[in-house]
Amino acid sequence: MNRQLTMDSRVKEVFAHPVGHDILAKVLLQTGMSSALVNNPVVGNMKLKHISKLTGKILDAGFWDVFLKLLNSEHDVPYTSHEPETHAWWKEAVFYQIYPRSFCDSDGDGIGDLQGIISKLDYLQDLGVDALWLSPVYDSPNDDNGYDIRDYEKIQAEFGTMEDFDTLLEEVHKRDMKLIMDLVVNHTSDEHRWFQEALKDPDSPYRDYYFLRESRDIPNNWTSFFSGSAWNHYEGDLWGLHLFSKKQMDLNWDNPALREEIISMINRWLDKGVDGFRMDVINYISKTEGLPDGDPSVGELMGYTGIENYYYGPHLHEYLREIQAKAFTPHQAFSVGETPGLGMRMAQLVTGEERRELNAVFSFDHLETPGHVRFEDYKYDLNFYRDFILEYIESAGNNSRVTLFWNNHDNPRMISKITDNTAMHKHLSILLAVLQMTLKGIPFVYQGDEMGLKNVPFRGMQDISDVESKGKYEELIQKMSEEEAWKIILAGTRDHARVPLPWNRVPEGEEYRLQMADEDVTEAYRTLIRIRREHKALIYGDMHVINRFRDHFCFTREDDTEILKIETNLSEREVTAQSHKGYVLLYPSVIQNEKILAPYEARIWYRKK
Ligand code: TEU
Repeated sequence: MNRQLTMDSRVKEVFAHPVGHDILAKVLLQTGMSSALVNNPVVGNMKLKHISKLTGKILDAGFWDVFLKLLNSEHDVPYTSHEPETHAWWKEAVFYQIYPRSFCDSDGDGIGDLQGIISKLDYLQDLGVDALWLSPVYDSPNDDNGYDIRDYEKIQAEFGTMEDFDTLLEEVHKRDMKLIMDLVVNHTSDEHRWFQEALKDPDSPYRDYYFLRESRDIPNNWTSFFSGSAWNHYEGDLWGLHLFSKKQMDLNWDNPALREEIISMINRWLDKGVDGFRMDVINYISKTEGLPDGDPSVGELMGYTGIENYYYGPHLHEYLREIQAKAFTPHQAFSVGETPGLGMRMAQLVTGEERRELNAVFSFDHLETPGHVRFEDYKYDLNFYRDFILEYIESAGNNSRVTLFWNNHDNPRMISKITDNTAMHKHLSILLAVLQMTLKGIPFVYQGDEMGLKNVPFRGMQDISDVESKGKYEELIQKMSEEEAWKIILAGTRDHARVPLPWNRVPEGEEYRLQMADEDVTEAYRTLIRIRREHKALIYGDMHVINRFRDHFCFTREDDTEILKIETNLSEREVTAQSHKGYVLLYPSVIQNEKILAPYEARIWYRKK
């Protein structure tokens, strides 16, 4: 139980608090400062009131008020267990994320579909993946490519029919694979029946399914993730909250009737045999009562005004436990939450097995290096990833498990962020696969990773379809040239991960969107996934760091029967290889010289106990 923290509390006390740790770590990450600063004894012993004098304008009094309010709202301490780990299929599985729109188009309309996915199940089984995560396939007007759901229980017509879905699920299970779907319940499309009813009739019970406010003035200063205000203004001075696009209306999870509706819908999908869900921005579902204004300095720092009022809301744990108890646990289904903004200590408070909230989360703090953002053309340093993921794995202990992913449908391709030297991309892709399959966690391969796909040479905004990028571009050209704005969009647009995979045809003139698959990378993924399956030490074994020199990372995974030693070069220069007496070489990514690790080379050594 944490005592109330105040401006007289010391930095070390605050950093020991899960919310304090994660917020300070985020502030350091955003501002490009090392978290070692907080571990400095002089800094650690300083009182917040003195620190606040040093941070002046960046973190003003408003920030510290918000900061302490959030900390003092969380009285639980995360528990990191080192007891023997429980076993579960989802801890052993390699997941593969499918973005249906661009995965495989079976009928030549230029849009991926369910029959296309079915046609690639043998390919996926041969790759060795165990479970598929399907991005939304529900009926949607596609304002946010399906993350704006109009009917949770109808299949998007351009993807196929419910019969196609039933066939897909049956064929996945026939191959001893699992299928999890995307659960987008922080918001619905404004074309959803509930929202249409709510707009039409002020006395409709659906009006309280959303955040609809009758007021002369805009209800608060919150901004949307997709630029502009987070409020739509309807006739009759009615305002509707949307954290994302203007057509994605936030659901009011404080309404028990809404929660029951959503939980019943989840249960109907689980009753069909779906094996679990990835839960879209699930940490946003509880908002601060009264929807108060966001603090301007927090908004400035985080890029989104109002975020402190919903990214870790007052009833989040309660609602997650309700969904878990009424839907996931009775079906023994897997739940992985997408939780933007939650750091590793807060993640422990939603994924620790004893918490009965979620099995795992996607946290995004590893996707940009300190002081950088997605919409920025910079070079990602894998040494940062190594240090970040080691701390995260340590924090998760044996009662939680981190997710290991380089890419998803919301980010540019990681190999392009690390280097634009395309001659290095093959070995770099394989290095990322080695780390993903040997670190302690749950691997999520994003479609195309196994082909070594990189960013797309988009020619201009005419090639961009993502609602987020379009909104950002309009915002940017208010303050800079079109050329400068385009450079920023090109660096960070989600469209890089959403072009058709190479086995599709593309319309004439759009050949720039097609990339060549690298068969060597695919073979490497196939081999590494097999090695992970054959060596349980890579799943449940303990992890020990041998060394973490600059650019050189070596660690072991060990259980009662075997030790695997993974040695990697995180850079484009050569590094001296270690000797591994008593081990046999299980996997070389590229052997040129036994004593030297080539750029981005990875080796897996093996010793039976
Ligand atoms: O993403 C939420 C999320 O964290 C990212 O979209 C990020 O907020 C956004 O790119 C702005 O930086 C989930 C889905 O993965 C995404 O595709 C949806 O657009 C979004 O929620 C709304 O449903």
